[in-house]
Amino acid sequence: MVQKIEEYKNEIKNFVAQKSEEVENFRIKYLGSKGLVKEVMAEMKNVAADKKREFGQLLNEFKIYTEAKYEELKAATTNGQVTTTNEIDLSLPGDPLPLGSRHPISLVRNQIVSIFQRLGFAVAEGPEIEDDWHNFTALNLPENHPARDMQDTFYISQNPDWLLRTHTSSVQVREMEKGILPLRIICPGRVYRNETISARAHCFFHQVEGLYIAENVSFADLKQTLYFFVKEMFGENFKVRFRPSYFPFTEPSAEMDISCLICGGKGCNVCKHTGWVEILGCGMVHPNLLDNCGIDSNKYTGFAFGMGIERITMLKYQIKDLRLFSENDVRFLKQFTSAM
Ligand code: 2U9
Repeated sequence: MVQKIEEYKNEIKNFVAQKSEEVENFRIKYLGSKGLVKEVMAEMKNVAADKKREFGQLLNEFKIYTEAKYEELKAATTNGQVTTTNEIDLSLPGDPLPLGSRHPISLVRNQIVSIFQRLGFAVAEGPEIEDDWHNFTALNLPENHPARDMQDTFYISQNPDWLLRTHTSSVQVREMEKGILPLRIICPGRVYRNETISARAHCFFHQVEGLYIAENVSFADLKQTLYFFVKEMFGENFKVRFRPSYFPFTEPSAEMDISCLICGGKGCNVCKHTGWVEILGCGMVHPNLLDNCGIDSNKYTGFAFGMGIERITMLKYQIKDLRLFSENDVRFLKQFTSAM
């Protein structure tokens, strides 16, 4: 009988099933009520009393072996593939992993960073969880400012002074507090705002902000820096304009528009039929900010600017829905290469 069980095991080992019907045939033949496992189990009664223990163990192993093979066949056929353990050829090369690509936000951030690095700006980074001082108070954002509202900012429940930074301006404050002048930095990073998610708004997005503080920095320096940036970023075939604006941290403040790259300024959906698209906000650093960070506002002046990376990326690649950036759909992500 021991010899027979070994032969059955060998037969089971080499059993191949292509379809689920064949797996069912296996079950009936070996594990069914009149199957081979039952048949060999019945032999127990013919075994001498002193051999029962040893034979029982053998039968048990045989049963477990047959059941495992059945589970293996079932799994292989339901996955749509047919395998038997002795069919795996370990010498075959593996399936190649497809090459990944950089996220479009990273590509555009790197491009923006590299343009400003060529102008002598250094990259500065800071924490995403900030305190009230660095995110609001030091930046001239008064206590009753709407940006401070729970509706607009995510606060950390552990401590009412902590929040998720709403802009990377907090990094600039930290750099100014170090007191090393002149200061010429750009601050790329992720920021958070309590917004309802839609095609045009998200609860997190990315910014690059810039800051230059030295003696005699003027609005003309700001304009020249930003002219260089947009030409490097978008080419030569468009017009640029500055519109007066208001930000608590800059005075005077402006927004920079370029003529629409899609319609050439004639008017289309992208520019909302104005012929212009907004690229960034900017201005001369408010003297209060310099004083807040211990910099002599009678001696030093500075300019600052800020832009949303998603916005620039959407304009550059004509992307219509902001949610695509965070959904991680490979069909979207694989379209971008650093050569674009
Ligand atoms: C310091 C001093 C001044 C940064 C600035 C803007 C204008 C601006 C927006 C663009 C689109 C934010 O992502 S966005 O919503 N930013 O318009 N940002 S000036 O000014 C600073 C920052 C830090 C110490």
